[in-house]
Amino acid sequence: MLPDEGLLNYILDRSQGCRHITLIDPGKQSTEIATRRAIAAVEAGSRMIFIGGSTNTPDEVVHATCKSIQEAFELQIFAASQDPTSDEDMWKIPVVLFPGGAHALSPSADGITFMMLMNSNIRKFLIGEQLRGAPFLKKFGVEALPTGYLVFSPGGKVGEVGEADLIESDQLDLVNSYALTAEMFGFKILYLEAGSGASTQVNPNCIKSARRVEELCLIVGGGIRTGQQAAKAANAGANWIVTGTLTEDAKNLDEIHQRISEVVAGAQSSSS
Ligand code: 1GP
Repeated sequence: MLPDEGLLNYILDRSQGCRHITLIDPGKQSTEIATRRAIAAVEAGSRMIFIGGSTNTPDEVVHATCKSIQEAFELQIFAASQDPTSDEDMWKIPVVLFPGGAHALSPSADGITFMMLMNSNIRKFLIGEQLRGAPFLKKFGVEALPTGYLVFSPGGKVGEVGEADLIESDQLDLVNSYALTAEMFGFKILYLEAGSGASTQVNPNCIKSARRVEELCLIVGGGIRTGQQAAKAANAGANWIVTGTLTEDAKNLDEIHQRISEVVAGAQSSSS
């Protein structure tokens, strides 16, 4: 659901401190379970849902998941509007595509991280997939969020598939140069990625180095599972923290709620 202030303003707003995104890979569970997970995530404090991940999920599955989550949030808004003790705005949570390529699109999404994998060695992820996807996004009216995407070591699947020149934790000047380049290209967002399920999160010094470019909105993800890790990223300057695996491998919705609450608390504990 689109927030009242519009998608990009909502994302760039810093007045709420560091916020949390739950990433749902539509290829990894049924639409119904994905929807229940999205609801649990918002109840636990997530403020955005990303839909994406796997490289081989068909369009129909991505679309069905987006649509079902949007409908569920609409229902929650309706229910809250009937109950004076509930807050309708809590459910105005954007559902944003986080695509692996031009194949994973849906007209039901509020927006898309329109990304350049800046440290990829292949044209496909620098401009090729974007070129294929742009006409569809235009037709669907899905808002493109100009985003630079940087993959750090260990990088996982995305580093491999994207043929990224992985950034190491001591390459601080390089990170700063990428951040400056992102800003000069007009990107509003820079996503610092360690890879899904990574054994180590993006090094806080790298986040600080990107943070020196003050205007960029920094999204940080990969390997974050605890409140402490989230606090580390937030204190280094992350504006948003993404988690995916911790939702996927939770035993049930209660566990999802508890895990996300802890990460949200960690992110929010930051003073920056
Ligand atoms: C992957 O950054 C995200 O693109 C989330 O990573 O699955 O490790 O939480 P995790």
